[in-house]
Amino acid sequence: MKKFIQFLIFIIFLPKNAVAFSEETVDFEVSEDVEIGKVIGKLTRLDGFTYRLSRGNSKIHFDPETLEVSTSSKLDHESEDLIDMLIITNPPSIIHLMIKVLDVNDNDPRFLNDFQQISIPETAPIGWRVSLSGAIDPDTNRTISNYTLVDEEEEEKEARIFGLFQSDGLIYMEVIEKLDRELKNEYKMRLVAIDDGIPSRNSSCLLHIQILDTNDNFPDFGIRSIDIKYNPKTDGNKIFRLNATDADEAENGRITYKVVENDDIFEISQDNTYLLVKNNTKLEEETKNTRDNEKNEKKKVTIEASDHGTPPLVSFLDIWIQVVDNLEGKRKNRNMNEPNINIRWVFEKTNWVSDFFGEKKKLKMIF
Ligand SMILES: [Ca+2]
Ligand SMILES: [Ca+2]
Ligand SMILES: [Ca+2]
Ligand SMILES: [Ca+2]
Repeated sequence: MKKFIQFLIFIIFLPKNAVAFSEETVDFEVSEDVEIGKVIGKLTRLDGFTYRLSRGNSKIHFDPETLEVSTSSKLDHESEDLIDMLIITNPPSIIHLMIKVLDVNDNDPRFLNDFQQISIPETAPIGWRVSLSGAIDPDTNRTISNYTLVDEEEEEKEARIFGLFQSDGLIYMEVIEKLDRELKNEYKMRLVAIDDGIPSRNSSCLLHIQILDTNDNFPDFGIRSIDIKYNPKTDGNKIFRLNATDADEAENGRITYKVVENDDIFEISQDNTYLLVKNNTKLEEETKNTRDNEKNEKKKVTIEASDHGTPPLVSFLDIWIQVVDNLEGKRKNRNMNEPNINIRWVFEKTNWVSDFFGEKKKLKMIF
């Protein structure tokens, strides 16, 4: 009631030539990339009025003399898309100055991390997919329109082994060529995100792709069969250095040897390196036909090489041993580290085997 009476008194005593109080809103629009100092609008002066800024903004300058509104620092739609200022006049009126800051494509797409670690088993079939972390675009009205994958190591060429698959806003890396860890165990790719601005902007993140080993290689002796002359008097109990290889990694490539047959005569050394004779007497008895060493029978021992994969893979080597113990034998075998290789079983034109002392010897194919 008291307020109502005050209002009536104000109406009754209002001077005849007084200008009525007004409150209005003036709207301006400006692009966020406008240069500093640019005039973005101007108020219309009413005769006899003066203007002053009541509530300002650090990015906008209002000139009370010219009534021009200009930028005083860089604008950013993403942090402030509407600037609200208040101007008061005398005679009293209120002007709300609303400055809309318009978006432009001034931000690159952004990945959460610059780097993504990915692991793929080497036996992954073509079509195998791994989800990737995509990018977002900080610009309000922009989105990621496309992704590409480039090979970081091959001068940014388009990736050949891997492709991209996009569905429902998610992005996947897809295996498009067969992998082989033994040929290449890691790849470095770059995932490029491109926004839909005109012109577009892009950014990228590094993909470190590790190919995980599976046990897909057998232990390899390089040969299937070998003939060896063995002189118990000069060779001790060492017959042959075992040196199979396995291209797989860690346990998948760790080899253990076993004597498959005649293990009452032969054994593998404790360090898993040599084929040893553990019963020379029996070996000599079982091979002896005459005292002519050249006619002594050969004794076959089969060695199994097994890796430690799950399941393990095994390979076999047949070693044919001829015992020699006379001077002729010694002369013939004085170079015991040149085993007599049975090349009938060698499939490749050249192959590597280890001699008695572990030195690599290149075998030649004889047709
Ligand atoms: Ca953008
Ligand atoms: Ca923007
Ligand atoms: Ca293996
Ligand atoms: Ca492998």
